[in-house]
Amino acid sequence: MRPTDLLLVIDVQNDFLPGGALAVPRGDEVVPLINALAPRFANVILTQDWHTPGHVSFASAHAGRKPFETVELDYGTQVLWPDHCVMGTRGAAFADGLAVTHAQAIVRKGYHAHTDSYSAFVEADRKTPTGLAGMLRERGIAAVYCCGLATDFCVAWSALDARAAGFETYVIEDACRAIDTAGSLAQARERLAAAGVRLIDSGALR
Ligand code: VGL
Ligand code: ZN
Repeated sequence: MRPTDLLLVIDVQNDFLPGGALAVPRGDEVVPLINALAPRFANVILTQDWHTPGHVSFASAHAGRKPFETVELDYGTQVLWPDHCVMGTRGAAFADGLAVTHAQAIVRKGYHAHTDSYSAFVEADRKTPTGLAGMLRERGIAAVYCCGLATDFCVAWSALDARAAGFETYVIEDACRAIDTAGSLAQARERLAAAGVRLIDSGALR
């Protein structure tokens, strides 16, 4: 890989693995693949979904609502989730098997009680930046390779925002797994392709 390439490892956390609070089907399968990919990148950053207790994205915070329903919030439609990735909990910790010790930064997101953040770059209000784009620009990063969980939410939104911020952007699809609720995976793949994000398999990196 080039010295200006970054591997962005998205939300490989216990709550998104089988047995977790918001388990992504076969989410555990990405771990060995990411472990194998990461050493090939000089630049690696991890993201960590990191919610307040009672976060606005939790169905439990909305009387009478259930996970996977949607609600209208001031910033738009929000999918409601089971309580997950509460800051400081075991569920929010990185997967035990994830071995990416040379990662250089951890971007936490979703820590504002009233705003979700699927994207590693901009919160769900579509206004509040996390600061990641600035960090990458200062470091001279040109291309962002996204992997992790979940393809149709945090990976897709992060990739779309990486592209919008001007980075050449890839989603390594076999190093991702999807939640796929209400057609979300097909919709995400369409939006990614339309935005000029390249969908690739890890084999193409060889
Ligand atoms: C995610 C739903 C809620 C993700 C995070 O990492 O894709 N999905 N929070
Ligand atoms: Zn979340």
